[in-house]
Amino acid sequence: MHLSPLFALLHLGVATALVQERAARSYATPYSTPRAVTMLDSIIERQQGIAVASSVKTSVLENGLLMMGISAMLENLNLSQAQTAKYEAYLDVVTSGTFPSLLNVTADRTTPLDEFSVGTQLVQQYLKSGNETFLAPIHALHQADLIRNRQLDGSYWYYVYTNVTTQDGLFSIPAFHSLYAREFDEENALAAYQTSALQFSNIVDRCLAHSGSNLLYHGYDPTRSFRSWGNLTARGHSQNVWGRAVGWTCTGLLATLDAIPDVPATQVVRKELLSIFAQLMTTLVRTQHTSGAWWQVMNSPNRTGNYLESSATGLFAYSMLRGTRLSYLGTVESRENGDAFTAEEYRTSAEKAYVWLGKNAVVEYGNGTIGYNLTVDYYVAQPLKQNGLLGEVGFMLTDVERQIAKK
Ligand SMILES: *[C@@H]1O[C@H](CO)[C@@H](O)[C@H](O)[C@H]1NC(C)=O
Ligand SMILES: *[C@@H]1O[C@H](CO)[C@@H](O)[C@H](O)[C@H]1NC(C)=O
Ligand SMILES: *[C@@H]1O[C@H](CO)[C@@H](O)[C@H](O)[C@H]1NC(C)=O
Ligand SMILES: *[C@@H]1O[C@H](CO)[C@@H](O)[C@H](O)[C@H]1NC(C)=O
Ligand SMILES: *[C@@H]1O[C@H](CO)[C@@H](O)[C@H](O)[C@H]1NC(C)=O
Ligand SMILES: *[C@@H]1O[C@H](CO)[C@@H](O)[C@H](O)[C@H]1NC(C)=O
Ligand SMILES: *[C@@H]1O[C@H](CO)[C@@H](O)[C@H](O)[C@H]1NC(C)=O
Ligand SMILES: CC(=O)N[C@H]1CO[C@H](CO)[C@@H](O)[C@@H]1O
Repeated sequence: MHLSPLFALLHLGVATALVQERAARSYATPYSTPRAVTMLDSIIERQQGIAVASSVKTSVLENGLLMMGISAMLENLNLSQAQTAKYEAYLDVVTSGTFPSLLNVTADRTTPLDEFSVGTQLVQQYLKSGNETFLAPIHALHQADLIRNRQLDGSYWYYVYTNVTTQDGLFSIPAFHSLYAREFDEENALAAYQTSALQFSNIVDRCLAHSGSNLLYHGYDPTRSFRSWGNLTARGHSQNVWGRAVGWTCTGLLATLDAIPDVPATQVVRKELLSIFAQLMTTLVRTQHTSGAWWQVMNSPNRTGNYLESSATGLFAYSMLRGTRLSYLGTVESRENGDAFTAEEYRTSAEKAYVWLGKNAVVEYGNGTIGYNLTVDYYVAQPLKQNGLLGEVGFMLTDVERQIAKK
């Protein structure tokens, strides 16, 4: 995905609209086995997330997300011993297939920031198991973090494009940067939390649409010289709001808040992150299509070629449910942070998204396994990628949150 998102959106125009849908509806679940369990069993059956050659960095982001999804299942669902053993074993296979490609600091310096999402999972697995095998890739990623290219304003470049920062990296680098400091570099931890928050606030300063929608444009180049994005605006931001990139910002905010302890010294940083989160989630409720999904190019609903996109829809629904569960949304405090909705309204929005995914993205194979159409051929014809992990795990995480809410 690394090149395509930047270039796929080049020729798309700009328009703004809000689609508001707050009607309260409730849906019964007809499945006795949680869909998250069926999805993970299907992913395992397809052997997804297993590197072909562990020296090759492929699908690092997919694997980071899958590791997070399996861990969320193990932590939060009531699983049998056999299921637990199966999922732990698969997590180990995915993990041990992914980290060898991250041991080379020179290579880690110039690949997309996605690799740090694996780093966060490795730190968490190390904390749980004490398995010292994970220390080498963790420290290699930290060394790479120290020498990665950054803007003068402190934002990391996402990849090798000079001065280009996009939301894609927000899922990965701020959480790793904070978690590493918390566990291995206590002295510099507060500074690290501030640097992490800066990644989000820079994006808001540069990319927030002032035209009413409050959406976040894909990314920015303060020097305004990244030709692929066409003529950049005065703030240097791109002209399109890309759904999945916004999804990385939502999930990245949650992961970063997980990494930053809730103690008096961190209150300013946490409040900044919580405010960005509450305002962004408010915007998402307002921009949800009546069907329950969100548009691929969020600032141009209905434009020819645009379509309702399932992976962003999964990431948004998960973020709403988890944010509500952790009291980041729908509370008196979140209202002070700019939140406009109640917990119930977030749950309703997320449930509509989940139902839409069930009808439009999840594929029944009729043999006990399920698949996933990453891109739905809804508005106009789009290339379909079968069984993409980004969509599958977003759906899985959403269902894990629904199962927790039922307990
Ligand atoms: C999109 O198209 C639908 C159906 O034609 C219409 O009801 C809706 O108002 C349009 N939305 C925007 C934002 O143009
Ligand atoms: C967990 O699963 C076991 C075995 O299926 C069942 O007996 C138990 O009631 C479940 N607990 C919860 C909290 O759902
Ligand atoms: C530590 O992790 C590695 C890589 O996942 C695994 O192969 C090894 O079995 C683990 N060691 C222990 C003692 O669990
Ligand atoms: C590490 O990566 C760099 C850059 O990709 C490469 O030139 C170098 O050969 C690699 N080193 C090893 C030991 O693989
Ligand atoms: C950029 O601006 C120039 C000069 O105003 C204009 O000719 C050109 O069409 C613009 N390019 C895009 C992609 O908007
Ligand atoms: C998924 O894609 C296949 C093949 O393109 C298509 O036949 C099927 O209808 C799609 N399923 C859903 C649920 O959209
Ligand atoms: C289930 O069906 C899918 C789609 O036809 C197929 O790819 C998969 O191998 C089947 N799995 C089993 C366990 O039969
Ligand atoms: C604003 C900014 O970060 N500008 C940088 C763009 O990249 C060049 C080349 O690395 C730097 O010299 C600038 O400082």
